[in-house]
Amino acid sequence: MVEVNKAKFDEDGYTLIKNVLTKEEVEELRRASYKLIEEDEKNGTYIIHRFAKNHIGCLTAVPEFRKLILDDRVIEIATQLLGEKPTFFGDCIMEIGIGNRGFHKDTANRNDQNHPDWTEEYPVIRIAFYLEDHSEHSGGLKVRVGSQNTVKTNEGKAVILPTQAGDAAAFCLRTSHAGNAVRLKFAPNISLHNSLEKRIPEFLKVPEEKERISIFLTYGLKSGALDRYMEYMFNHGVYQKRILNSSYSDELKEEISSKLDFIDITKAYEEYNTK
Ligand SMILES: O=C(O)CCC(=O)C(=O)O
Repeated sequence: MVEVNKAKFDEDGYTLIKNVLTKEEVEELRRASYKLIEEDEKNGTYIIHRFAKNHIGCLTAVPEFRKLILDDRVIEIATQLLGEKPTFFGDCIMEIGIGNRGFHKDTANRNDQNHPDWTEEYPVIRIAFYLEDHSEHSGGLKVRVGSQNTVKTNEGKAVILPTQAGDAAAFCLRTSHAGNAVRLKFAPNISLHNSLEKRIPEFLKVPEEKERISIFLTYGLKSGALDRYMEYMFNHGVYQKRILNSSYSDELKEEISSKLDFIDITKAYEEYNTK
């Protein structure tokens, strides 16, 4: 049974859950990630995201990732944070390498405080797994504490989450967050501005422990927020590619639906385009 502090999550906009996966499970996912990207290189099913390779297509097609998405511990975290059986709608990402930096939101609307994304409940969360240490190394996730209620991305104390391989970091899509944190050798816990992070010379940085592999799984509750987020996906070039490179056999749909509420995003996208 995983311990999740929902009250703290609601207050801070994020939470770190320790030791969700075992060492062996982390290693299995690392191997599966390299294998998947190797196949992607042959098939062209990836995008380059700054210096990272980012798989295009729903990860449920790959057994090791399907196992993670449908894992009881992961579903338990999502259920506790959302308060009900989570909906999975195919938004899941695996990336190898250093991606973008800079605080941002993941919501459909990111700048209008009066928009329903900011005035209504927002039951859509991401659960992130970093398959290496970031408690003492660069490359991890930064969040701004309590930033889930403002469109501003410069409000709230910036902290670098001390994730270790096997931990899960969960955040509301409204929470300001940034990837690829740079830890300074002489002040490893100070969060630097993104423009500065890019200019820090290598000798001043704490290096990464090993090549960064990150996995982001999105779960939500059926809501206006989720509808708007899916509409945002339908109109976003990269998400369009992801959707078009996803497919759900009847067997897969059944397997996902045995654990989660499921929206087949490929169908929803088709319907959206024929409206
Ligand atoms: O790359 C990361 O660590 C953060 C990912 C991110 O910014 C996102 O999921 O929107």
